[in-house]
Amino acid sequence: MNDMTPPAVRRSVADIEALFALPFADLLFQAQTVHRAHFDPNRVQLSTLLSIKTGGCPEDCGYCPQSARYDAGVENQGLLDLDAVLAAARAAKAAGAQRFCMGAAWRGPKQRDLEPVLDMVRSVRALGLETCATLGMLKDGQAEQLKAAGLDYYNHNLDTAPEFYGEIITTRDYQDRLDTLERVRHAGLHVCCGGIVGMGESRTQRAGLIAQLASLDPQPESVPINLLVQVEGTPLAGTEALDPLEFVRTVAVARICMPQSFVRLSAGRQQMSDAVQALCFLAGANSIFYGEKLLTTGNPAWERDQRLFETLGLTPL
Ligand code: SAM
Ligand code: DTB
Ligand code: SF4
Repeated sequence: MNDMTPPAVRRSVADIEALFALPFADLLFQAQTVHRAHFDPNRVQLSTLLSIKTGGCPEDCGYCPQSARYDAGVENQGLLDLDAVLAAARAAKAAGAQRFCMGAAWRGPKQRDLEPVLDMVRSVRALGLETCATLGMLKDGQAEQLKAAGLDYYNHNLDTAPEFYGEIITTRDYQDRLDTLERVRHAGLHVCCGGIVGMGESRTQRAGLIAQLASLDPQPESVPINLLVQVEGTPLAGTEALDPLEFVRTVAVARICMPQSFVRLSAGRQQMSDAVQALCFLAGANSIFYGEKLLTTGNPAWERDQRLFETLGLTPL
């Protein structure tokens, strides 16, 4: 975005709920129209994830298999070494990924944690990949260090609407998340910020999440919309599944409210049919997580996505 970019329209939760309530075809038409005004509708951005530090997290996010508080079968592992990260980054690049996103199961990085991550960022960038990291909450100065190492994007999600948030996480509050996002923006990093649906929230709360994301100023460059991956042992396992068409509606509403953002069809694709994914692309999704694993759970194999792209006539950015 540059100085010529017009400010995005700010919408109330009620206005966003009215978008959700449109007839499906009207909603998709509106989303597709907005999408075509800002993007080539047949191109998709590809990000590959790697968990560089898995499990043992002190936080209590009710959806997350990496919290030490739940028994979801995820072992607490140390930080990966640089060679392992570089091997995964090279494989991602060879498969056609454009961005490599490194995730750590931390509340936030300590300075001694950050140093090796800065090396990873520098080395991954030297391969010619865009870099992204998601390390939890950042303290003053940490976003600047990441930026100086060559980090392009920082992912930090709002996860859900403020009104539902307390049912999902108690160890950090909404304002902590907004503060980290502010530090990221202030350091000149691109912001990747989205949320999760299918956690038992109401439609009003889905609208509330999108209202919050769309009110960030400037809006995030990248907006991951995750469908809850239910992992046995986490408190949210057994939640009633979200209707897939309601997921498609959520993507369409995100596209309309954040016209210039990359909207990423994120976690939950492995459980989704090709037809539902095709509707998500029609609704304005133009990015995916690409590669057989998310952080600890599965994602479609490279080949399945390549076939889907061929079927739909989509090409990587
Ligand atoms: N630990 C850091 C943090 O939470 O700030 C970074 C990694 S964390 C795993 C990144 C994001 O993954 C979470 O904010 C959440 O939106 C998403 N996530 C985690 N578990 C998920 C699940 N089971 N289903 C869908 N999304 C999930
Ligand atoms: C995001 O919004 N989704 C990704 C990424 N940012 C870090 C993570 C999804 C995690 C799904 C559960 C898992 O694999 O552990
Ligand atoms: Fe920890 Fe992040 Fe999982 Fe929350 S989402 S438990 S902070 S790894």
